Amino acid sequence: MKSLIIGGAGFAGGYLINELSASGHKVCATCLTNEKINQECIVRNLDITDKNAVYQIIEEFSPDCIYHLAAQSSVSLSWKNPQLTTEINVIGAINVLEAVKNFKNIRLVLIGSGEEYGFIRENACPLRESEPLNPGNIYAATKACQEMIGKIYSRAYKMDIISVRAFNHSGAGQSDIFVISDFCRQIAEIEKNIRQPEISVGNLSAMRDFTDVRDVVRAYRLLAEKGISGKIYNVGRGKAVSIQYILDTALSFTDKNISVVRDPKKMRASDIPIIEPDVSEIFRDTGWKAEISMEQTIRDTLNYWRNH
Ligand code: A2R
Repeated sequence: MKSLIIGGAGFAGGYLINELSASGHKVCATCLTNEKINQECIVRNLDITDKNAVYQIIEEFSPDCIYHLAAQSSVSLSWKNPQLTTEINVIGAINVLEAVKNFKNIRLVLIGSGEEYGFIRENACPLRESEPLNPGNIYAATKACQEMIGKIYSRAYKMDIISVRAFNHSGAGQSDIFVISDFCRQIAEIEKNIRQPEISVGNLSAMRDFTDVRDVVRAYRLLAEKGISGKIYNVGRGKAVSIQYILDTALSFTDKNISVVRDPKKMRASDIPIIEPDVSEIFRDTGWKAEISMEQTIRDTLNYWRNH
Protein backbone atom coordinates (compact mmCIF):
# COMPACT_ATOMS: atom_id res chain seq x y z
CA MET A 1 0.00 0.00 0.00
CA LYS A 2 1.33 3.46 -0.93
CA SER A 3 0.54 6.20 1.56
CA LEU A 4 1.07 9.92 1.12
CA ILE A 5 1.18 12.07 4.24
CA ILE A 6 0.61 15.76 3.56
CA GLY A 7 2.01 17.69 6.51
CA GLY A 8 4.48 15.00 7.60
CA ALA A 9 6.82 17.23 9.63
CA GLY A 10 4.25 18.13 12.27
CA PHE A 11 3.74 16.49 15.66
CA ALA A 12 1.46 13.68 14.45
CA GLY A 13 3.20 13.37 11.06
CA GLY A 14 6.42 11.80 12.36
CA TYR A 15 4.50 9.24 14.40
CA LEU A 16 2.26 8.44 11.43
CA ILE A 17 5.29 7.82 9.19
CA ASN A 18 6.58 5.30 11.78
CA GLU A 19 3.16 3.66 12.16
CA LEU A 20 2.65 3.21 8.42
CA SER A 21 6.22 2.08 7.74
CA ALA A 22 5.96 -0.50 10.54
CA SER A 23 2.78 -1.80 8.89
CA GLY A 24 4.60 -2.32 5.59
CA HIS A 25 3.31 0.76 3.73
CA LYS A 26 5.50 2.60 1.26
CA VAL A 27 5.40 6.15 2.60
CA CYS A 28 5.91 9.54 1.01
CA ALA A 29 5.62 12.53 3.34
CA THR A 30 5.57 16.22 2.51
CA CYS A 31 6.86 19.17 4.49
CA LEU A 32 7.42 22.89 4.00
CA THR A 33 10.86 23.95 2.73
CA ASN A 34 11.85 25.21 6.20
CA GLU A 35 10.90 21.90 7.86
CA LYS A 36 12.69 18.59 8.20
CA ILE A 37 11.44 15.00 8.33
CA ASN A 38 13.71 12.73 10.36
CA GLN A 39 11.90 9.46 9.78
CA GLU A 40 12.82 7.12 6.96
CA CYS A 41 10.54 7.69 3.93
CA ILE A 42 10.33 9.51 0.60
CA VAL A 43 10.24 13.25 1.32
CA ARG A 44 8.94 16.05 -0.88
CA ASN A 45 8.52 19.76 -0.23
CA LEU A 46 4.96 20.98 -0.55
CA ASP A 47 3.06 24.11 0.36
CA ILE A 48 -0.61 23.16 0.05
CA THR A 49 -1.59 26.66 -0.97
CA ASP A 50 0.12 25.89 -4.30
CA LYS A 51 -2.57 23.87 -6.09
CA ASN A 52 -0.37 22.79 -9.01
CA ALA A 53 2.28 21.49 -6.64
CA VAL A 54 -0.35 19.45 -4.76
CA TYR A 55 -1.47 17.87 -8.03
CA GLN A 56 2.10 17.11 -9.11
CA ILE A 57 3.01 15.28 -5.89
CA ILE A 58 -0.09 13.10 -6.12
CA GLU A 59 0.57 12.37 -9.79
CA GLU A 60 4.23 11.53 -9.09
CA PHE A 61 3.69 9.24 -6.08
CA SER A 62 0.32 7.79 -7.15
CA PRO A 63 -0.78 6.84 -3.60
CA ASP A 64 -3.56 4.46 -2.56
CA CYS A 65 -4.26 6.64 0.44
CA ILE A 66 -3.61 10.26 1.41
CA TYR A 67 -3.56 11.49 5.00
CA HIS A 68 -4.14 15.24 5.01
CA LEU A 69 -2.54 16.58 8.18
CA ALA A 70 -1.12 19.90 6.94
CA ALA A 71 -2.69 22.80 8.77
CA GLN A 72 -2.25 25.99 10.67
CA SER A 73 -3.13 24.20 13.89
CA SER A 74 -2.68 26.89 16.52
CA VAL A 75 -5.92 28.29 17.95
CA SER A 76 -4.20 31.43 19.22
CA LEU A 77 -2.55 32.13 15.84
CA SER A 78 -5.94 31.60 14.20
CA TRP A 79 -7.27 34.61 16.14
CA LYS A 80 -4.23 36.69 15.20
CA ASN A 81 -4.19 35.67 11.55
CA PRO A 82 -7.58 34.38 10.41
CA GLN A 83 -6.73 34.99 6.74
CA LEU A 84 -3.63 32.77 6.85
CA THR A 85 -5.50 30.09 8.83
CA THR A 86 -8.32 30.07 6.28
CA GLU A 87 -5.88 30.11 3.37
CA ILE A 88 -4.09 27.00 4.67
CA ASN A 89 -6.89 25.07 6.34
CA VAL A 90 -9.71 25.74 3.87
CA ILE A 91 -8.15 26.73 0.51
CA GLY A 92 -5.31 24.25 1.14
CA ALA A 93 -7.82 21.46 1.79
CA ILE A 94 -9.74 22.42 -1.37
CA ASN A 95 -6.48 22.20 -3.33
CA VAL A 96 -6.05 18.65 -2.01
CA LEU A 97 -9.67 17.73 -2.81
CA GLU A 98 -9.45 19.26 -6.31
CA ALA A 99 -6.25 17.35 -7.03
CA VAL A 100 -7.54 14.01 -5.68
CA LYS A 101 -10.72 14.43 -7.76
CA ASN A 102 -8.62 13.80 -10.88
CA PHE A 103 -7.41 10.38 -9.77
CA LYS A 104 -9.26 7.11 -9.30
CA ASN A 105 -9.05 4.82 -6.28
CA ILE A 106 -7.43 7.15 -3.79
CA ARG A 107 -8.77 7.14 -0.26
CA LEU A 108 -8.45 10.54 1.42
CA VAL A 109 -8.34 10.82 5.20
CA LEU A 110 -9.09 14.41 6.22
CA ILE A 111 -7.85 15.20 9.70
CA GLY A 112 -10.15 17.59 11.55
CA SER A 113 -10.49 18.36 15.22
CA GLY A 114 -12.63 17.82 18.30
CA GLU A 115 -12.51 21.63 18.51
CA GLU A 116 -15.18 21.63 15.78
CA TYR A 117 -17.88 20.84 18.38
CA GLY A 118 -17.08 24.15 20.09
CA PHE A 119 -19.68 25.56 22.49
CA ILE A 120 -21.48 22.33 23.26
CA ARG A 121 -24.89 21.91 24.91
CA GLU A 122 -24.98 21.12 28.59
CA ASN A 123 -24.97 17.34 29.12
CA ALA A 124 -24.02 16.77 25.46
CA CYS A 125 -21.02 14.61 26.47
CA PRO A 126 -20.06 12.07 25.39
CA LEU A 127 -20.23 13.84 22.02
CA ARG A 128 -21.51 11.72 19.18
CA GLU A 129 -20.55 12.54 15.59
CA SER A 130 -24.19 13.56 14.98
CA GLU A 131 -23.93 16.38 17.53
CA PRO A 132 -24.30 19.82 15.86
CA LEU A 133 -21.05 21.71 15.39
CA ASN A 134 -20.78 25.11 17.04
CA PRO A 135 -17.13 26.17 16.58
CA GLY A 136 -15.86 28.70 19.09
CA ASN A 137 -12.70 29.90 17.35
CA ILE A 138 -11.34 30.52 13.86
CA TYR A 139 -9.22 27.36 13.81
CA ALA A 140 -12.24 25.23 14.72
CA ALA A 141 -14.38 26.96 12.08
CA THR A 142 -11.81 26.25 9.36
CA LYS A 143 -11.67 22.58 10.35
CA ALA A 144 -15.47 22.34 10.31
CA CYS A 145 -15.38 24.00 6.90
CA GLN A 146 -12.78 21.50 5.61
CA GLU A 147 -15.02 18.67 6.76
CA MET A 148 -18.18 20.12 5.17
CA ILE A 149 -16.45 20.76 1.86
CA GLY A 150 -14.99 17.25 2.03
CA LYS A 151 -18.51 15.87 2.45
CA ILE A 152 -19.71 17.85 -0.57
CA TYR A 153 -16.85 16.48 -2.72
CA SER A 154 -17.46 12.95 -1.53
CA ARG A 155 -21.14 13.13 -2.52
CA ALA A 156 -20.82 15.17 -5.69
CA TYR A 157 -17.79 13.39 -7.16
CA LYS A 158 -18.20 9.98 -5.48
CA MET A 159 -14.82 10.39 -3.81
CA ASP A 160 -13.59 8.03 -1.12
CA ILE A 161 -13.21 10.34 1.88
CA ILE A 162 -13.03 9.66 5.61
CA SER A 163 -13.26 12.60 8.01
CA VAL A 164 -11.68 12.54 11.44
CA ARG A 165 -12.35 14.71 14.46
CA ALA A 166 -9.22 14.20 16.52
CA PHE A 167 -9.40 15.18 20.18
CA ASN A 168 -6.35 16.27 22.23
CA HIS A 169 -3.33 14.15 21.53
CA SER A 170 -0.06 14.25 23.39
CA GLY A 171 3.32 12.66 23.63
CA ALA A 172 7.04 13.17 23.31
CA GLY A 173 7.93 15.98 20.93
CA GLN A 174 4.74 17.99 21.28
CA SER A 175 4.96 21.77 21.53
CA ASP A 176 4.72 23.13 25.07
CA ILE A 177 1.73 25.27 24.14
CA PHE A 178 -0.27 22.12 24.99
CA VAL A 179 -0.97 21.34 28.62
CA ILE A 180 0.75 17.96 29.18
CA SER A 181 3.88 19.10 27.40
CA ASP A 182 3.78 22.44 29.25
CA PHE A 183 3.63 20.79 32.70
CA CYS A 184 6.32 18.25 31.81
CA ARG A 185 8.65 20.88 30.42
CA GLN A 186 8.31 23.00 33.55
CA ILE A 187 9.02 19.99 35.80
CA ALA A 188 12.08 19.02 33.73
CA GLU A 189 13.40 22.59 33.97
CA ILE A 190 12.86 22.61 37.74
CA GLU A 191 14.77 19.31 37.98
CA LYS A 192 17.65 20.92 36.07
CA ASN A 193 17.55 23.91 38.46
CA ILE A 194 16.92 26.34 35.61
CA ARG A 195 13.47 27.27 36.95
CA GLN A 196 12.18 28.16 40.43
CA PRO A 197 10.38 25.18 42.05
CA GLU A 198 7.00 26.59 41.01
CA ILE A 199 4.75 25.24 38.28
CA SER A 200 2.40 27.72 36.64
CA VAL A 201 -1.05 26.39 35.75
CA GLY A 202 -4.40 27.55 34.34
CA ASN A 203 -7.88 26.16 35.01
CA LEU A 204 -7.39 22.80 36.75
CA SER A 205 -11.03 21.81 36.95
CA ALA A 206 -11.66 21.64 33.18
CA MET A 207 -12.03 18.04 31.99
CA ARG A 208 -10.58 17.06 28.63
CA ASP A 209 -10.00 13.89 26.66
CA PHE A 210 -6.34 13.02 25.98
CA THR A 211 -4.98 10.24 23.82
CA ASP A 212 -1.38 9.21 23.23
CA VAL A 213 -0.26 10.33 19.76
CA ARG A 214 0.87 6.73 19.03
CA ASP A 215 -2.70 5.54 19.55
CA VAL A 216 -4.00 8.44 17.46
CA VAL A 217 -1.90 7.61 14.41
CA ARG A 218 -2.85 3.94 14.74
CA ALA A 219 -6.47 5.11 14.58
CA TYR A 220 -5.69 7.04 11.37
CA ARG A 221 -4.15 3.93 9.81
CA LEU A 222 -7.06 1.72 10.82
CA LEU A 223 -9.55 4.26 9.50
CA ALA A 224 -7.69 4.30 6.19
CA GLU A 225 -7.79 0.50 6.11
CA LYS A 226 -11.24 -0.22 7.50
CA GLY A 227 -13.21 3.03 7.85
CA ILE A 228 -16.47 3.42 5.95
CA SER A 229 -16.26 5.85 3.06
CA GLY A 230 -18.13 9.12 3.67
CA LYS A 231 -18.23 8.71 7.44
CA ILE A 232 -16.98 11.05 10.16
CA TYR A 233 -15.16 9.55 13.14
CA ASN A 234 -14.25 10.92 16.54
CA VAL A 235 -10.76 9.85 17.60
CA GLY A 236 -10.17 10.05 21.33
CA ARG A 237 -9.96 8.04 24.52
CA GLY A 238 -13.62 8.55 25.37
CA LYS A 239 -12.76 9.28 29.00
CA ALA A 240 -12.10 12.89 29.98
CA VAL A 241 -9.86 13.65 32.96
CA SER A 242 -9.36 16.89 34.85
CA ILE A 243 -6.29 19.03 34.25
CA GLN A 244 -5.76 18.63 38.02
CA TYR A 245 -5.35 14.88 37.47
CA ILE A 246 -2.73 15.51 34.79
CA LEU A 247 -0.87 17.89 37.07
CA ASP A 248 -0.96 15.46 40.01
CA THR A 249 0.23 12.59 37.81
CA ALA A 250 3.09 14.63 36.32
CA LEU A 251 4.15 15.81 39.80
CA SER A 252 4.08 12.24 41.12
CA PHE A 253 6.94 11.40 38.70
CA THR A 254 9.42 13.85 40.24
CA ASP A 255 11.28 13.91 43.56
CA LYS A 256 11.31 17.71 43.59
CA ASN A 257 9.10 19.63 45.95
CA ILE A 258 7.12 21.89 43.62
CA SER A 259 4.50 24.49 44.49
CA VAL A 260 1.59 25.19 42.18
CA VAL A 261 0.94 28.79 41.08
CA ARG A 262 -2.17 29.97 39.20
CA ASP A 263 -1.34 32.02 36.12
CA PRO A 264 -4.25 34.31 35.12
CA LYS A 265 -2.86 34.34 31.54
CA LYS A 266 -3.52 30.61 31.33
CA MET A 267 -7.15 30.94 32.47
CA ARG A 268 -9.71 31.06 29.66
CA ALA A 269 -12.93 32.99 30.33
CA SER A 270 -15.11 30.60 28.35
CA ASP A 271 -13.59 27.30 29.45
CA ILE A 272 -16.17 24.57 28.82
CA PRO A 273 -16.29 22.28 31.92
CA ILE A 274 -16.05 18.94 30.09
CA ILE A 275 -15.29 17.87 26.54
CA GLU A 276 -15.45 14.12 25.92
CA PRO A 277 -16.12 12.22 22.71
CA ASP A 278 -18.19 9.13 22.14
CA VAL A 279 -15.83 6.74 20.35
CA SER A 280 -18.18 3.86 19.63
CA GLU A 281 -18.24 4.52 15.85
CA ILE A 282 -14.51 4.01 15.34
CA PHE A 283 -14.55 1.00 17.65
CA ARG A 284 -17.46 -0.56 15.77
CA ASP A 285 -15.91 -0.09 12.30
CA THR A 286 -12.21 -0.69 13.03
CA GLY A 287 -11.90 -2.23 16.52
CA TRP A 288 -9.69 0.69 17.58
CA LYS A 289 -9.59 1.99 21.09
CA ALA A 290 -6.91 3.87 22.97
CA GLU A 291 -4.47 1.45 24.62
CA ILE A 292 -1.65 3.56 26.03
CA SER A 293 -2.43 4.86 29.53
CA MET A 294 -2.43 8.56 30.37
CA GLU A 295 0.24 7.83 32.95
CA GLN A 296 2.51 6.33 30.29
CA THR A 297 2.00 9.33 27.98
CA ILE A 298 2.83 11.76 30.77
CA ARG A 299 5.90 9.77 31.82
CA ASP A 300 7.19 9.60 28.21
CA THR A 301 6.57 13.33 27.68
CA LEU A 302 8.42 14.15 30.91
CA ASN A 303 11.35 11.96 29.88
CA TYR A 304 11.40 13.71 26.50
CA TRP A 305 11.80 17.12 28.18
CA ARG A 306 14.41 15.72 30.59
CA ASN A 307 16.49 14.82 27.49
CA HIS A 308 15.91 18.04 25.56
O1 A2R B 1 3.02 25.46 10.82
P1 A2R B 1 4.28 24.66 10.70
O2 A2R B 1 5.45 25.40 10.15
O3 A2R B 1 4.59 23.88 11.99
O4 A2R B 1 3.98 23.52 9.58
C1 A2R B 1 2.83 22.72 9.68
C2 A2R B 1 2.38 22.25 8.31
N1 A2R B 1 1.86 23.34 7.48
C3 A2R B 1 1.79 23.27 6.14
N2 A2R B 1 2.10 22.28 5.29
C4 A2R B 1 1.94 22.51 3.98
N3 A2R B 1 1.48 23.68 3.48
C5 A2R B 1 1.17 24.71 4.29
N4 A2R B 1 0.75 25.86 3.78
C6 A2R B 1 1.33 24.53 5.70
N5 A2R B 1 1.13 25.30 6.79
C7 A2R B 1 1.45 24.58 7.87
O5 A2R B 1 1.42 21.25 8.61
C8 A2R B 1 3.04 21.38 10.36
O6 A2R B 1 4.28 20.81 10.03
C9 A2R B 1 1.91 20.53 9.76
C10 A2R B 1 0.77 20.34 10.75
O7 A2R B 1 1.27 19.74 11.89
P2 A2R B 1 1.03 20.28 13.39
O8 A2R B 1 0.73 21.74 13.33
O9 A2R B 1 2.17 19.83 14.23
O10 A2R B 1 -0.27 19.53 13.79
P3 A2R B 1 -0.43 18.03 14.40
O11 A2R B 1 -0.51 18.10 15.86
O12 A2R B 1 0.57 17.14 13.76
O13 A2R B 1 -1.87 17.69 13.89
C11 A2R B 1 -2.08 17.14 12.58
C12 A2R B 1 -3.48 17.49 12.14
C13 A2R B 1 -3.67 19.01 11.93
O14 A2R B 1 -4.48 19.17 10.78
C14 A2R B 1 -4.41 19.44 13.17
O15 A2R B 1 -5.16 20.60 12.93
C15 A2R B 1 -5.27 18.20 13.45
O16 A2R B 1 -4.43 17.11 13.14
O17 A2R B 1 -5.68 18.09 14.77
